Amino acid sequence: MHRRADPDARATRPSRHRSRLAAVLAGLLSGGLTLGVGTLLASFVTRSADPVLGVGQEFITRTPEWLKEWAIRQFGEADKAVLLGSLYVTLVLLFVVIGLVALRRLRVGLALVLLLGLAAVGATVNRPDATALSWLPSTVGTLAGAGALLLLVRALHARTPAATGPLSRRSVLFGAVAGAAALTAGAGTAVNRSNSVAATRAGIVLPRPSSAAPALPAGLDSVDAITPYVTSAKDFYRVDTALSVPQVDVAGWTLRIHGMVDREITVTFDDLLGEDLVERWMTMTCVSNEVGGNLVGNARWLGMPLARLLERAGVRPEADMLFSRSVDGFTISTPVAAVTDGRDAMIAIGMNGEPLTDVHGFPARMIVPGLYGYVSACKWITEIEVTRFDAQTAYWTDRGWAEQAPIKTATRIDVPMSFAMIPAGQTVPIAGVAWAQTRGISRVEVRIDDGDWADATLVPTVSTSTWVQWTYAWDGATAGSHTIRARATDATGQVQTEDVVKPIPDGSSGWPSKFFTIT
Ligand SMILES: Nc1nc2c(c(=O)[nH]1)N[C@H]1C(S)=C(S)[C@@H](COP(=O)(O)O)O[C@H]1N2
Ligand SMILES: [Mo]
Repeated sequence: MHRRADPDARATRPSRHRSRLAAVLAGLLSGGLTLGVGTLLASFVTRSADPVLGVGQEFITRTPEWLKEWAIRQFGEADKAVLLGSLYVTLVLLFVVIGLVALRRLRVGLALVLLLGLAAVGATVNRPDATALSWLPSTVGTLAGAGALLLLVRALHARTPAATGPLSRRSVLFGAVAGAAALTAGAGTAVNRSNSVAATRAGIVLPRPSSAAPALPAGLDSVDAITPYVTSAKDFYRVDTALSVPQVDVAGWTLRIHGMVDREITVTFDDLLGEDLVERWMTMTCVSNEVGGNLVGNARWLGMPLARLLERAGVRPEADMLFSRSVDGFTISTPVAAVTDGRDAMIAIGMNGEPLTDVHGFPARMIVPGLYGYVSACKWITEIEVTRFDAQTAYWTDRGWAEQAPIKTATRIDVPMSFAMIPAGQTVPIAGVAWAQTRGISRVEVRIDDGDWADATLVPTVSTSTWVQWTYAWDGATAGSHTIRARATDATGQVQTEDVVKPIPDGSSGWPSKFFTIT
């Protein structure tokens, strides 16, 4: 090219610039249409058939453990929003490039769109909850996007007559694709919203339990800023692998118990409502909880005793594992013994007097006190296969976490806050919670700096499967910086270990500490 020699070079530059901008727009619009059509069709097929959700969900499944840990540490419960955000940013960049490439070499641009589409189809059909039609949304979306790119880029190359009225064929075409993208995306979002469980959930009346939870004792929540004894559903920690919260149609929902049983049984939600239900206070903990972390919560759970369900199915003596599966394909393995030894394991349908919220497993989930959530608390549960540990492995076990994971004795200091500045000359309240589900807590001790361990006061709790609140009043605090530590002892007499270990593979340990200053 001899641009310099071209006398028209200066004159054509702005229009070349304009057509590049138009090509970027063409790329973005074709991307928008791909996703819009994909979302709309997926709203009728299944949520995981959405190209973006499918790819994101596949990404979560395949992410190496170190990256996942890092993301959770960096972004906490916002990790999913961050993943989706990064996916969208990546897609925008890709479609900008696709538009620019297509302007020069249309075929290469189209090939790139098809390649992306192929990846999306691959991801969506690979989801464990894929249906026979999961390939459809990404396929049709991609074809629509490729078609749009073809039309738009051709229109860019077409020589338009000098005067074509206020609206050129080109702008009509761009407008039409933009409209179609917006319309399909909007319609898809609307259908997804109408699939939400909110309305059904609001109409559910939970039965009274035939065995009620004990009333709460006096003296709870008496220290300012201590963790409330009861965690509301809204404040309850959330840990799961679901990029979009499953919206389970309760009318079509069943829980099937099969495998090494005398007779396979299937229960509907109405069946559960008609059973003798029990209500129990139970504290749940995530294995990923760091020392001092907040992945722990206490709620009143209403449900059917799991032991009774298993009795009906008749668990064969050689079975030692319950392999639970959720609607989204996630799996959990639980020892049979932990469910049949008399503890309050249940299929829960209620939390704090209300149906489960969608994030916490609506319409039903498993709760087994004493086991970390990933080996017990299957949300959106649809299936329990009675099997053996030597025959099956669950999602997190396949990713390096322990097969057996009883909850370790732990305590957390809530008060004072880290780096608090406390005026001298007053009693310093120290308080927190401690848990050792199914064993119970018999003692919590506090140590100030290098002093002796001193007993904290335990506030009465309702069961060995719940946490306890503890308080300690430090009189005569001296000015300066201080570190306090705490340790719990469970009711079997085991003192919480000082050994600091990370959550992987079977839960963190170590004494929590707080650093603060008396001024
Ligand atoms: N279907 C499904 N159930 C699941 C999980 C999940 O990812 N998917 N995560 C488990 C883990 S690791 C924990 S700690 C608990 C958390 O339950 P919550 O979100 O109601 O607090 O759910 C368990 N049940
Ligand atoms: Mo967890």
